[in-house]
Amino acid sequence: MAMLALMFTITLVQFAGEGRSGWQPKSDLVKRLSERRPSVIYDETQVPRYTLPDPLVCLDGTRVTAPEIWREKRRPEILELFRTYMYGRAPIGRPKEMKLETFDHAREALGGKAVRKQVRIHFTGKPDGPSMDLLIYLPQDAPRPVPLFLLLNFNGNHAVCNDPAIRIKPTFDRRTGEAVMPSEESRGQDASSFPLEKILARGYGLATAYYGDIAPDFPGSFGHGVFAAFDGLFGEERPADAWGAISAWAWGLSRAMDYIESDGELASRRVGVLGHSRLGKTALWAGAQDERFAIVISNDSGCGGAALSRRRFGETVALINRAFPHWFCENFKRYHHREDDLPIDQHMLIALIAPRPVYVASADEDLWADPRGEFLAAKAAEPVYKLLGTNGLPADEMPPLDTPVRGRIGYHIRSGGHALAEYDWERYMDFADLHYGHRR
Ligand code: GTR
Repeated sequence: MAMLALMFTITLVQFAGEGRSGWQPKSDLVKRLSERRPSVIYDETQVPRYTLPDPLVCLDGTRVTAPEIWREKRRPEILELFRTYMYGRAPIGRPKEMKLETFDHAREALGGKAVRKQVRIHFTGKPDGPSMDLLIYLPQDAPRPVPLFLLLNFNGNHAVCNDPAIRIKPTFDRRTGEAVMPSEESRGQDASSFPLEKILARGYGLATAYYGDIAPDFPGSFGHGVFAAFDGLFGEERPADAWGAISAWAWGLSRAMDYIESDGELASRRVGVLGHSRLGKTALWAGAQDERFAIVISNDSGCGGAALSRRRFGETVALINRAFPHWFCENFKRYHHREDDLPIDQHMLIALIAPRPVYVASADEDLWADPRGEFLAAKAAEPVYKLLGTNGLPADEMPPLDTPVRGRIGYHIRSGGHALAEYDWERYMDFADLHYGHRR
């Protein structure tokens, strides 16, 4: 009898671990995508067997049995592994010469609903060096200091909101790297991904910057932006673990945090760092390294973000490095079709955020980003959260569509495709309310 009970438990665990339970992708979508790209895994039955590295076993084989061992030994070790093998090492923290220039402070923005600030962060302190414009909106009537969501945007600050006062700067073509001056008509073109009025109405502020201000996103990126300004610190040659673009963008988020800490109107201890897709990978890496971020949110971040590399479902290490050779460090290119040899997987990235709240979100039709791989990574980070005395992700299998699960780790899979949607924002604000103890 005891034997039978044991077998039953093991089978259940394996079933959940194999990932065939809970949410299922639409079969016609799986069929269509598989036909379009037969070499890509879109069918769960084709996922190879894999074993994840244990986040609670150190490289020397010792087990992490106490929070201090996690903090002092295993967490620094895992950070170092991600720096060495995947994202690459940023050469500097806050540069000594960095300067903050507030060039706009409007107390009556958006028809009196908001306070707007624009701050230029001169990374090298030199006016002709790389700089990032941080655009901030705060609710007029919320108590100070104001909790914030901080995120990078894809197309320039002016695209976030149709506010003629937002300073327009050149953006970079993602194929050629060519700088282009955006048109007046493109103001507010991405507003659907930034439901500003709703955010303000719930008592949160929004801070955003254009990721290209940090480094342009194209295969020739090295040599531009912060790479041009700081790569000299490495010496003559770029090492195989030098920062890739995701690391550079994450570094930029930390510089935004430097500003936030200097502004008394902003609640620097209640900043949720968030990002969509490649910028979701960026938000996770920023939040993993910089513990000033109170909450970390990944929206459809997929491969190189929240999704487990070992599953090879949808986008893989080889595919991402070929399409975006500048995102990760050179060392990561040694793991094409060899994911099992990596000393890390993405559950360990999420675990680095512990015990701070983290939220992973997927979308039903976004199979390229491997929703199940994202859920399983969030779940596999749980032992670290529990070791640190919190709960983890209170779900043993993927929840149905549009049904958020909220513990110290949160998760949802939304109906629809790859996007940062209003539904996602609402869940992130619910999650922040819960963890900050805000009453609604
Ligand atoms: C895709 C890429 C993904 C994801 C996405 C995005 O082309 O394969 O990893 O980052 O771009 O950022 O929109």
